Order: sequence, then structure tokens, then C-alpha cells
Amino acid sequence: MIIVRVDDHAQHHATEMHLGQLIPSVESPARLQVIERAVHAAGFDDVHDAQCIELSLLERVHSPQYIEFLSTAYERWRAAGYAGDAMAYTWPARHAGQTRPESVVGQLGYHSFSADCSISAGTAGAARNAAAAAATAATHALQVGSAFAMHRPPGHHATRDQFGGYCYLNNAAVAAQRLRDLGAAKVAVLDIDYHHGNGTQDIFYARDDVLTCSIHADPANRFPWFIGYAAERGVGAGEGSNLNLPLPLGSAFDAWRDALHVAIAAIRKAGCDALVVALGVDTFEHDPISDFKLKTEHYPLVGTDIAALQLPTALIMEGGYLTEQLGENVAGVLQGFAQAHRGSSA
Ligand code: Q9C
Ligand code: ZN
Repeated sequence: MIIVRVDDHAQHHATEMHLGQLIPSVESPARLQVIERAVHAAGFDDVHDAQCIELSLLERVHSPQYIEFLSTAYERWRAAGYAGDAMAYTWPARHAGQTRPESVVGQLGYHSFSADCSISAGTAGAARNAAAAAATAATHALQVGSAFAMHRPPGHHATRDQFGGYCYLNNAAVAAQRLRDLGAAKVAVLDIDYHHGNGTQDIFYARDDVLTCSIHADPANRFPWFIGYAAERGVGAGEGSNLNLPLPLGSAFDAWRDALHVAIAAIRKAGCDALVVALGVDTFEHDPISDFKLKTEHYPLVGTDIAALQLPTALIMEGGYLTEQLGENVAGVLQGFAQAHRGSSA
């Protein structure tokens, strides 16, 4: 398995509105340091730098207006004389129109859906590097069988034109689009982060060339609250190409693994020829913001189960917030996967 690394991620450190208090985001630079250490310790030494990502690929996933907004928002915020990180405080009310305001403050509300993250000085660059790592991993996956994009910030909550949930550019969607562009006819995105992959669902909702599957905490009681329900199955040509598997709060590995097998069966049935795994390990029993009950010993089994699909696979880093065991859990998935995956002779 190829490991794709990034530069400059530590320049991104957002502010989070957490239940009435502004705190440094739990999606911290330290997360990636422990992941890097554990992945190397586990013996993965085929490490490649992320290659530059073309604007044309990003623009197949995100709106040009949003990409431009992300790369200039922090400077505009500071130039307007505001302190701290750029953060919204107003979102469109239910029957509001679709007008995009001119002010950066209004645009922050237009281009985000939650107050759990902000735009800091290094956010745009780090998000761009993460998307580049995802695209690079997708390319390697087609060439050698599998690759892991080892980056932050995560991406699966970012929609075509909104950030939120610690996500700015949808790295998994970028990987899926790259796989399509390189010739995969039908791509599956399997999202195993604790939270629903709302952004990925949204981006591909009307398309039949990307099957999106997400196993997550029931949105009736967890972020992202308004999306992620089982009845959401896609629209138009995309009808039947979205599979949501919400689970009760507190779910343990047995129930979680049953859902994984449902998703894997759906991917098999759809005849997908490449796979993107949105790899969050915030399903861990001691994760500070989640409540599933997966244990460290389960993560290699997760990797093994996914490898059984024997598809070219790009694994894309998403959430996981208990820095103490984060590295071990991520490396566990990769090890289980690598032992069971045939790779490719190409
Ligand atoms: N402070 C990912 O796992 N956070 N994002 C709400 C309120 C939402 C998690 C907590 C969780 C987003 C990639
Ligand atoms: Zn998550």
C-alpha cells in the first residue's frame, strides 16, 4: 500500500463552537502527527508526496465560486478588521432566497452549514493539500491496488459549496472523481466515519456513476442532524445510488459490522470497479465526541472485510479524535486491509 503524505497541515487550526463555548477544534494538528508515527511504526514505508491538484478536478466536485471564496476568505476577514478566525454567525432562514451576500461575513454563512469550524490563516492551503493527497492516492490505487491519503483536514462533510463539520474540500469525492476520470466506470464511496458523510452524499446525489454508502450515528440525535436518514436513496438518475445505514447511539462492533456487510454487499451488487473508503475512526469506544463502541482490536477486521471486495482502493483519512489511540486504530485498518488485499499486477 502506498502512503501519500502532505505538507503544511499544521497551519490549519480552526476554532470550534462547542455547546456554547469557543474552543480550539478537536480536529487538531496533533492528530496527524500520531497517525504518521503509527503508520510508519506499522512498517508502511512506501511514502509518496501528494502531487499538485488541478483546478479542473476540484471544479468537478466544488463550485468555482466556493473554491475562490475559500482561498480568499481569511484575508478578506482580516482586511475588514475582524479578529481571530473567519466564522459565520448567520445562515439562511427557512424561506430565505438564494442571494449570495457581498460581505465576507454574509458569504461565510452562505458557504457553511455549521459553527463547529472556522477558516484560519492556513486553512485554504491545508484543505487544498488534503484534496491533492486524495487525488494522488486515487491515481496510485489504480496503478498498484491501494493507497492511503494521510492528511487533514478531513472532507466528507464538505458539500459542493459549503464547509462544516471540520471539512472544507471533500477529499473522498475528489478521489472518487479522479477514479472516474481515469476510467473506472462505477465508483463506490464507503464512509465508515462515525458521522454521516453528508457532503459526499450531496455531491453525488443525482449521479449513477458513484454509489455512496455511509454507516453512521442516527442523525436524529447526532451531527449533521438534518441529513443521513435511511430514506435518502438518491434522486433522478442517482435514484438507488445512495445508501444510508444509520445506527443507534452506543452501537457496538457486532451491529456495526452487520451494517458494514450490508454496504459491502451493495457495492458488490452495483458492480463497482473502484472503491474510496472515507476512513474515520471516531467509532472508537473512547472517542471524545462519539459513542460507538469499537475497540482497537476491531480495526484490522474492518480492513480485512473491506479488502474482500478486491477493488482498487483509495483510503481517505476522515475523523477520529482520541489522539492517544488514533494512530494505532488507523494503522490497524491499513494492516488488516493490506494483508487481505491482492493489490494489482499493473
Ligand atoms: N462542537 C468529522 O468527523 N462537531 N467531523 C460538533 C460541536 C461535529 C466531525 C461538535 C462533528 C464533525 C470529519
Ligand atoms: Zn466523524
